[in-house]
Amino acid sequence: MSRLLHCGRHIFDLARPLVMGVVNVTPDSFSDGGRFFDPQRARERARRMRDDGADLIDIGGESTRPGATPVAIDEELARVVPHVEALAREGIAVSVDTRKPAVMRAAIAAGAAMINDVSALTAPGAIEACAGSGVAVCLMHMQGDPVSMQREPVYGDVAAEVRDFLLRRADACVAAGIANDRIVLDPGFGFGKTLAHNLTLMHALPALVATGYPVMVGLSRKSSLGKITGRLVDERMAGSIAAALAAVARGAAIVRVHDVRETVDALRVWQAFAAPGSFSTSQTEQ
Ligand code: 7PJ
Repeated sequence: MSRLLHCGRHIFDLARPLVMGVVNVTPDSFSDGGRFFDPQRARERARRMRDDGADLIDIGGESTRPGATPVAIDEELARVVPHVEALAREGIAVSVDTRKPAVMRAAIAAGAAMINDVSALTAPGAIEACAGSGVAVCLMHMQGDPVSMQREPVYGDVAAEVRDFLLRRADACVAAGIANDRIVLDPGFGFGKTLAHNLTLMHALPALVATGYPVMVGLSRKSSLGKITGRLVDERMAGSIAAALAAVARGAAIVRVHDVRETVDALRVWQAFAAPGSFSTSQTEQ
């Protein structure tokens, strides 16, 4: 029997990897910097991602790139909530990337299916904002905060520290009444991690998967891929797809990506060949 992930009124079967499409509604995101700040364009992009096979759409109103400026609550609410309302009404499973309990509450009221928090619901009141609603929560590990996190991050054993932290956060969520089948863990690639840390975390991903919680991986367009390939941020699609496949091969349940159509194609082909019985040839043989 395969596992299920409950996200509000959406239920996902985790037998196949899920794809989360990223839509930043910020003027200063590093990867799609300002391009979808215009409300109409952001919504069109979300719908296109849905049509291209995204299972979830992640909306973020505060950039968490290294050194990004913090956003006031009212500004973040104004950026995010109208999109959540509009897209949820169309039946799209909307995830909201936020660290603020006030934004979480408003997003949940507007129909969000998941709260994706790069600080793992550590803000006072964040767990309470999510418990008692039906949303899923993605708990991500970060060392430090977005302003300072890339200044010489240090770990004893990065994989063990990330795993222990995430399990403690999951325990806190469960204690507050958030069901196990609504919790996702994310090692937080690039959040207070060097390339060496990120490589170690990918190698150790099966140990995180072994916790039993679905694991999300976000490497799309990140600087580690730039360091490996020598490519600028808008030239990292092939690297991003390779990273998504590497993550799924190690048991990741969800990949968070900017290039949905290409990632969905890659995952379908990879899965058809990796597990030949999983793909029916009867309709499509030519
Ligand atoms: C991540 C995220 C990630 C989760 C960002 C970017 C930077 N949320 N939000 N995991 N990254 N769960 O989009 O590259 O890796 S913001």
